[in-house]
Amino acid sequence: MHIARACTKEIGVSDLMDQRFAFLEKVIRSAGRLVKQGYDARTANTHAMKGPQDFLTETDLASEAHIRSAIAEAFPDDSFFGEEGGGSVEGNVWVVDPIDGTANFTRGVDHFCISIGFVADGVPEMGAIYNPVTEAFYCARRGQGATLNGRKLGVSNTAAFSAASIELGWSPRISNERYLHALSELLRIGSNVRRLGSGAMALAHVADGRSDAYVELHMNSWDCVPGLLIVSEAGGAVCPYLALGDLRAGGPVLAATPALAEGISKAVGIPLRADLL
Ligand code: LIP
Repeated sequence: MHIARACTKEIGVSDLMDQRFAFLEKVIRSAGRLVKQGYDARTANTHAMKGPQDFLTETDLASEAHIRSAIAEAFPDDSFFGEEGGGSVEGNVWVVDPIDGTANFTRGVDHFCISIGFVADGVPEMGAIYNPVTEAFYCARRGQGATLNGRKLGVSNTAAFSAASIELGWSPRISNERYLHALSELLRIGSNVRRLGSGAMALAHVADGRSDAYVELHMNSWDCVPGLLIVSEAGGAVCPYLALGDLRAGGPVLAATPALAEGISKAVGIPLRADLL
């Protein structure tokens, strides 16, 4: 599938983007088959720990290797940056989480997904999130809207914190003190606060209205770049992630239904516009 190199002379940049978008669905679904097989075949204690609360399975590695080699074959000039193997963030880069929510995966909780985005010179162009157990396939392309299994997505219209459900992500990368402060602020403004253990799925749930917002004080780019584009294309307000942080180092994440975004931003201290930095 040597799409890019064979065709670069004959096709323009937007055709190449179309090729990448079609490829994105194919590769995430094929990785999904592999991840589902790994999930069905898993046994207790077959994971390793990369650090505190940071799980790794053979399936994470196999899924990333599969996606990496498919991209290298189809678009050999594109860069690759993955959770397990790292890579380059220069130029046109695919950002890949082979399983987001690995802790859920290891315990038989089917709330996990594969998350893949494509960023062209700093601009997120497309993203997809796929849960191979529920077969929920979310995708978006910049300026063209977002879909869940082909159905157009829109964020919730919740306008009052007294009716809001906000998911707050956690990782040991941030001190418990800062996390607890954000939690207490979200409770203070009146919202219900959840945590389900997959940041990428959490963003997908903002895009489809199951949650009203997602907040995490630090996320890696492979977990959130695809989801932030999906939320934005579904009509949500998102923080300027790549201005607050960068692809390699990550940064804070806020994605919300528009009526609540400003209040959440003030409560947790994550700006919604780069000029407010
Ligand atoms: C983790 C997410 C978790 C989020 C963390 C981390 P992993 O990813 O699932 O919900 O809060 O920032 O990124 O390790 O499962 O790919």
